[in-house]
Amino acid sequence: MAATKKKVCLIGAGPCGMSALWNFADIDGGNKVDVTCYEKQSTWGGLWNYSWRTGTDEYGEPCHAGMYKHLWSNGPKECLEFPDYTFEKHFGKAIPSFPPRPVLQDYLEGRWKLKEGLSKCIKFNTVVRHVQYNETDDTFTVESTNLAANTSSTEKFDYVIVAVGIFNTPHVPGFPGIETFEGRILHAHNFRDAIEFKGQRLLIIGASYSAEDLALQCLKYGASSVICTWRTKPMGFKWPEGIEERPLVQKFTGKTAHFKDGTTEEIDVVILCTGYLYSFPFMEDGLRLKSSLSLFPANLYKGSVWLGGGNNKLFYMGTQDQYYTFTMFDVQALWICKYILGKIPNKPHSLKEMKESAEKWVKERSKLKNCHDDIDFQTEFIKDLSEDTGYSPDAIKARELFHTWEHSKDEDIVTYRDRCFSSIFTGTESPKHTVTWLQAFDDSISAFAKVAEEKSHSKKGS
Ligand code: NA7
Repeated sequence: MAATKKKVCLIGAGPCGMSALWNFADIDGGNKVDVTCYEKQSTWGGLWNYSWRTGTDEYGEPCHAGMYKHLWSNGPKECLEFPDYTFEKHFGKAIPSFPPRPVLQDYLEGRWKLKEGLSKCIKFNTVVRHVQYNETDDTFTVESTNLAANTSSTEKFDYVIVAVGIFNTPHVPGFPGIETFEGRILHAHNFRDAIEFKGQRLLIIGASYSAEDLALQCLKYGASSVICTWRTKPMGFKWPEGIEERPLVQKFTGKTAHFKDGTTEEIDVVILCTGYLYSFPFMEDGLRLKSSLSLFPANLYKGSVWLGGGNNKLFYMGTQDQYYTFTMFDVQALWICKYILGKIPNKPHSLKEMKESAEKWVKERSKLKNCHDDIDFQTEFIKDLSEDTGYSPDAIKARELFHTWEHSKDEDIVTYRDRCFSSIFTGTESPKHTVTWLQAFDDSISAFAKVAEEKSHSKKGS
């Protein structure tokens, strides 16, 4: 008699969820599990889907993705390339190292489309409302709503994998006088098109990746000036003319921002680049991961198995702050799939051992001092999961690329995207774009791929 298939609920069909589907399909021909994937959006891709909408969507649900037009990768694509599906394979040629959003989205979709029927188990336009663990029969009850049909349903599962991402719920702190500020105020999550800030004087609050990228992008598209204001420490890059950093804004009066160093400035727009809150409102209290942004949130064995309840059958994916992205999700997905199928060797025998392991990682994380330590730490995390699963050991060779990338940003924050890296897997050095990032205003796949085409023709001819 055939063994009953394990019933798995997967929440989210972004890069994390799709990696889970990909790996489940790979192991044992996908015959051992019965996966249902719930996806709130109408298509796969998670935050890589661009939408003009902000606030709430057509169903009144909070807009999930904070994707903006003109986003280009801020890290080399060679650091996120899948070992089994290179960019060269997807595009049929080498392309530059820092692609715009549509190129990355196309690459992801290219891999997903390779496996026929990968999307068959995805219930699109369906939002999970509640997940609860039942001790009596060691199952989870999952309540969901099909937004398009306006119908609700309840199903039982043996396992739950939460893969909804960590950059969907904006953190919006207040500042004295901001309620009377005589200009526009928005969070980075609602930023869509830099062109709307042409000629404007911007104040960006925050000193991390969103602040850095929106400052540069708004200047590129014609903002008249940008002040970035920091709380703990400035980003410290050699900024081009038009961008500067100042200590934290203390208050607003009219259109004037008052800074901690006593200076003041008139501004038109405030963009809060103040990060995101971890948000899993659909999880019952004991199952809900609560953390601030972290390279290793607490209570997760191998960064994945929830240790606070659910009998080690609840998993969180992609809740680590990210240097590695697609490959980290992929190895984590492989690890979770293998764990569910009982294929992880040397599994700890007790919850105590799992907790000790998780605590060790959290302790190591607390010692990290800078981005280079962070990169090494995340590399070790991926190495650990790779050793357990047999995932390509080459993926962590991205470590060196990450270090080089960080140095190149320090050298020149405006031109770091014009650099070329070599693929870890094919060895091919990426071609140079014919224009610099600062001069590139066409983000389409055709423009980006054409550039690579022209380049390879001229190479042949020379
Ligand atoms: P991050 O990386 O979480 O950064 C948030 C920034 O906002 C950080 O510099 C914080 O300063 C700052 N912040 C937060 N609250 C405040 C208040 N109240 N006042 C002033 N400044 C504040 O978010 P991002 O959106 O930049 O990046 C998200 C992810 O995208 C990132 O992790 C990468 O994986 C890519 P702090 O340093 O804490 O003083």
